[in-house]
Amino acid sequence: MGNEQIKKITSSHWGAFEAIIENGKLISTKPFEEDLNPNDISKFIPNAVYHETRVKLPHIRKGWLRNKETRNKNLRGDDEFQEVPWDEAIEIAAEEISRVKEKFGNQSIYGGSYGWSSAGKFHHAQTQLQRFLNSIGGFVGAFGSYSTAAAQVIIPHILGINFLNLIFNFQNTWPTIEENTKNILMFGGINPNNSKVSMGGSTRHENDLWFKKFLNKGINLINISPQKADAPDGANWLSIIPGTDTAFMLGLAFELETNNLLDRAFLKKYTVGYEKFKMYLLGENDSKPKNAEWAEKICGVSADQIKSIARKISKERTLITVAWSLQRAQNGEQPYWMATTLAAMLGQIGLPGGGIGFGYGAIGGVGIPIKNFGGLSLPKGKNNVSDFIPVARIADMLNKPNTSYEFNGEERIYPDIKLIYWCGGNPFHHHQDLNTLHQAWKNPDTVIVNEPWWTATAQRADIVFPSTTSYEREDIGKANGGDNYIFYMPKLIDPVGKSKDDYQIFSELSKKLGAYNEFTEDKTAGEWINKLYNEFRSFLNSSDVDCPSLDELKDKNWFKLPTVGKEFAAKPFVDFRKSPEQNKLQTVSGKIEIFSEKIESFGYEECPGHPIWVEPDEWLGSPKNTEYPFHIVSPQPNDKLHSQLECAIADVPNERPTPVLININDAKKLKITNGEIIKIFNSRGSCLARSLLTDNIREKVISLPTGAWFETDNHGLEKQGNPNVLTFDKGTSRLGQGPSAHTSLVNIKKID
Ligand SMILES: Nc1nc2c(c(=O)[nH]1)N[C@H]1C(S)=C(S)[C@@H](COP(=O)(O)OP(=O)(O)OC[C@H]3O[C@@H](n4cnc5c(=O)[nH]c(N)nc54)[C@H](O)[C@@H]3O)O[C@H]1N2
Ligand SMILES: Nc1nc2c(c(=O)[nH]1)N[C@H]1C(S)=C(S)[C@@H](COP(=O)(O)OP(=O)(O)OC[C@H]3O[C@@H](n4cnc5c(=O)[nH]c(N)nc54)[C@H](O)[C@@H]3O)O[C@H]1N2
Ligand SMILES: [Mo]
Repeated sequence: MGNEQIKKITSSHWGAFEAIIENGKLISTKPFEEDLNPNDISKFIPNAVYHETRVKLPHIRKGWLRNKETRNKNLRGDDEFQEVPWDEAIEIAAEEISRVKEKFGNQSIYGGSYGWSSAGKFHHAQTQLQRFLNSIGGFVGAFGSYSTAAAQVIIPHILGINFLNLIFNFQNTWPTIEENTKNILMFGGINPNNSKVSMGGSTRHENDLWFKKFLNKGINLINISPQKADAPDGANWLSIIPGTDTAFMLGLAFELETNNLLDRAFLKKYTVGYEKFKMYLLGENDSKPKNAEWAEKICGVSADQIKSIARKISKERTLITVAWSLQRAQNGEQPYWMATTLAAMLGQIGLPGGGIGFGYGAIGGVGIPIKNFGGLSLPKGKNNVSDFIPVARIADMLNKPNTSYEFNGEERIYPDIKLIYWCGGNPFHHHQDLNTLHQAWKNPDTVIVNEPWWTATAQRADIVFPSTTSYEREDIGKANGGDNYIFYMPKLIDPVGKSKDDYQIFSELSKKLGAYNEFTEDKTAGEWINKLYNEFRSFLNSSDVDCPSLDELKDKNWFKLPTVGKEFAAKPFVDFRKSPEQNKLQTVSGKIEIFSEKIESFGYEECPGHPIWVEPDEWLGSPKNTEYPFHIVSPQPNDKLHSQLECAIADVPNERPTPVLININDAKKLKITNGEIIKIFNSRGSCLARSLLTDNIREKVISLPTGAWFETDNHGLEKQGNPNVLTFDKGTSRLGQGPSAHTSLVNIKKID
């Protein structure tokens, strides 16, 4: 055989790329020609795909196999595995699923299976799993995402709109902002690194260009964040104490109110409950006026700065933006509610370039003026189990079956889970307080995981099925929003080891469980892809949008939908502004709810009827601060997506343990120099990290990105630098029950 080289375009969550294949082997990648600002995450793919940490055959945990009665559950995560041929492994897994189903019912199977898996619509791992579980009677699912759980609950109450629909379809777009906005007040910044990725793909990466335009136009960018790099260069950085943005916003609101710098007519016509909120703001009931001096003591930004920002934003078109990170913290509902209240006080909601927006830097696509076409998804079927948990309450669920908890006005009972099936996510990457999860994870009888790699989650399974990666099968790629490229994702290489597509694994399991027809509808993967694509194409054609046939698409592997929807996108708010009676918001009152009777009726003191400042359990002003003097923020990793491709990155010298940003002055006091391996710890756990000194982070705050594979030594010390051994695992509040990762205090020390 000669030296055969093939080049093919394909897609990933972090963007499209050209894959170079030699003699059937993926050897390198190159940026996609239409990408304006390509990142180099894909360069790790070849090493990751053939890495020794690939799962190559089905594996079953020895202790689980040996003792059918107890399943040696306590050994889960510390046991050895045995390779098992495919037929046998499928047989054993099907038998176990069947046993659990018959003995305990489908309500004892957890299939929430949170996680990003890979780009590619048909092979979307979680959809595959959930369709399979539905075909055999259903499963306990999960509500919300680790990204935006608290926002998904609070936003419908106060703005009457689904949060994900809001961010992609109904916020001010970059062109509208460029044209109209004078100030962008960015809580948590608009992070240039985070917009590298988007679920399903992010093709052009144009945010940097927009910010250049904004700076050229002289738009005033204010970054309120513990880290300078949370916003593009050129923004003014106001360093804030993490977890205290609501206090800062209240300080602004107080200034607006007491200097009559607010739009009272707007409040009257378009909102409810301002008067009740105002009593709190002015301190009429608690004798604590929430003025700039009050705010300064909490948030660490000077009262003078707060006052001067209040003046500035009241006089000019201002867009208030809030990063998702602010709601990934205890009481994370409050900054979202308070920022909305502040925007209402400015009276610019529904005006071009004004009002409020969420997550502009969180992922690629937000702000891009592209109409979102749905479609191309494999139907999940019907789930006959109605029970679910808020996604981040998994450790509580496993630890406290049959006990009650509150969520968004409901009293609910945690299900008693006997079998967990995970496909396309890494809970031992994404969940908080991993040492607690590690113990809780031992409670179910059985854990089954489909995974291409031996992640910490695969290592904590009883049955591991090796999945192919998206490079080992064909698919269609399309982003969830803000992107107008469609990709044919060709099969680049043969499956590594004896791995199989998730679809094939579930087809085989469904056959054993008597649900083959229901799951497969008698179609191969290729037939499904044809069907989904042709349906999508007919839908586009019926909307007068040209779309190539699948065969035509396969010629160059991508095409571009026309850019539809260039108009100012905040439509529901524009219409509402025109006529609040005719175009009511879908809230209880039909207006923006600064006071919510409904939320008030839930009786949660941490989340009453209007936004308030609530002290988190852990922050730099709390009593725990004496023992744990540093606040750790654990943002997304800049050089990759979550824990994906980690095996290849960890092989790069000096990459692990993960670098942690420490303020230079703090480091000096502790005699920590640049590049030193240090220990970070609190009562929940400890990990190693590599010091990276900077003055771009607020003193007493450290930043350790997520994404290292969780790996502990015999003493429980995590060695790779995974912040989730340290993070706080409590719901944001009883309202949202979202993850509170950013609410965590730690100490750090030099090690010998
Ligand atoms: N401390 C802290 N923790 C956080 C956050 C934080 O800000 N701070 N952020 C949270 C957020 S917002 C998120 S979204 C989560 C992300 O958490 P996850 O989405 O769970 O993280 P990933 O690493 O993307 O996990 C995807 C897994 O799917 C596997 N996979 C890829 N393709 C396939 C496939 O085709 N089939 C199968 N079966 N598997 C596949 C990958 O190998 C990987 O192990 O993390 C959360 N955790
Ligand atoms: N390169 C890359 N990009 C990604 C991802 C990835 O893995 N890699 N993951 C994607 C996913 S799934 C999501 S959900 C988004 C998440 O997007 P975000 O939630 O916006 O991002 P984070 O990285 O968690 O946090 C951004 C910054 O918020 C700041 N911050 C933390 N707490 C506070 C606070 O209390 N107040 C203020 N003002 N600032 C605070 C921190 O300094 C942190 O750097 O990112 C997406 N983008
Ligand atoms: Mo996320």
